[in-house]
Amino acid sequence: MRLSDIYRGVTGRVRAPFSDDTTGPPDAISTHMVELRDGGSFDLKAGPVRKRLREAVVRMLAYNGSIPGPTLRVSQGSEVTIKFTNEADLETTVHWHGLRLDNRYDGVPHAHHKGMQAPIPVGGGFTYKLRFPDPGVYWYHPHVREDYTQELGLYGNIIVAPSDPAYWAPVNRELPLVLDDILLKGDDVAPFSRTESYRTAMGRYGNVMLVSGETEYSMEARRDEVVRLYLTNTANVRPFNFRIPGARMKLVGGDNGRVEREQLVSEVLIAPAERAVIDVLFERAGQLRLEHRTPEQAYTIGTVTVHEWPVERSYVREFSTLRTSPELVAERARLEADLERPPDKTLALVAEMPGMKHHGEGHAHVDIEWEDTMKLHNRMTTPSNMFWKLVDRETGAENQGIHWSFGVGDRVKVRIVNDPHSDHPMQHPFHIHGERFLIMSRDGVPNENLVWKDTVLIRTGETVDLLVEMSNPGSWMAHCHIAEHLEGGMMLSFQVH
Ligand SMILES: [Cu+2]
Repeated sequence: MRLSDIYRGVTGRVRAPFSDDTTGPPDAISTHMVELRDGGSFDLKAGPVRKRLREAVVRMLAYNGSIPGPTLRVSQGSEVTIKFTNEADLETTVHWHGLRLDNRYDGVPHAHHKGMQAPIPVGGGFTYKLRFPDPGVYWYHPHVREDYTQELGLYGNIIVAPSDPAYWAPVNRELPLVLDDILLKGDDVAPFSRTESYRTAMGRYGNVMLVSGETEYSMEARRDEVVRLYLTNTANVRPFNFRIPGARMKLVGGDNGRVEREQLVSEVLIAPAERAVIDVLFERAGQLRLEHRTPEQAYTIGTVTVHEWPVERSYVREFSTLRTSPELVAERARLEADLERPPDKTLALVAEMPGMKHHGEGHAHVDIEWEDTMKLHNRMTTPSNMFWKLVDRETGAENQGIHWSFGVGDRVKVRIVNDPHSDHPMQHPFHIHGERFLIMSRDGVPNENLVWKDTVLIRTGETVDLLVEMSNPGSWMAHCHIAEHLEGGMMLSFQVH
């Protein structure tokens, strides 16, 4: 097959686009923090908003009118009810990313997955009951056409405050920051089709960076203040390498709670759907930049004004103490036996792009694609001409053909191999629903700093061993969190009985 055959019929014009009308919807409001008590209830609504992005005024989608949606703050061990209504322009669900919740509230539509909720029609609603067994930072987003809805602003954070008051070191203040990008074309959001996703090859990289929904995000701090940042990457595909030159950063947590060993860092890599918790010490007054730095360039994604007037109570001493997490030290001891044994499951990540054999060879030594390096070709790829596959190396089963089965209490060693010889290899952030896991090793090198995870970045050519703790019964999915790869079917299912 020739390229021209593949692209025949794919024109620059998008058929059946979603509305881009900005005259109807209300202006986006700023994000609120909502405290929910055990047994509490909250109304959440998805709908269109009008939002300014630099010079452009565009139609976007928002939860409760803000991008990001409301930050829900809850206590570990509590349960809350979320009454959701859908006033967006397509059917949807809400997935509560990273929570070990009841299977039926996971928000995976049964079009994708047997036994789950039906997609919520426009004008419909659904009541979710959530529980929060683990402290840390989580997020919520749709599980239908994420390539469109997440790009347009449907995401929000959940912060779970730990039961143990000494779980985290004390800080002056906590602040969630959501890292994202959006693709604009002129003064409009680059179009989507209602019937299929585009950019299946590399995903939709944006050309405008957003921090908590803003193109010019700014925050303030005082000298000697320690601020805990809860970072979440909600981009469709772009990995962020976050840093604040001139401030000191300490990595204290990841997806599902604190790290085994706190460590001072100069930057932190966060793939789509991953989270990082960092404590930041602002020692000197002045203007600082929030940066996303790739090997090629540095993007300024926001600013910090640090005021000369120091904080009354400084946590500099606590910041300088590098703490260890006893529960993860215990997990490390248990992992010894698992490191040596062969994997229970081996999964290969494979790209098939008929007519573009070995396009990836030019990228042989790039382990992370930081930008869309093949814009024209990428734009024309769809799930009908570009195929992303999860392949079970044991059975040969692919994607939805994979149905694993485990028991509660199983500790399953999953090896994931990102095949560098497929047609367009690239990194994949792999997400497992309903359970948590530890990264045991990368390319055979044991992980020196454990943290519970629900999403792991697997670089091109890399082999990663996970130890998945099957603690939560149900029928779950696991998939690549690049929105366009998921739309292309890069998912599997597993049962935990
Ligand atoms: Cu992927």
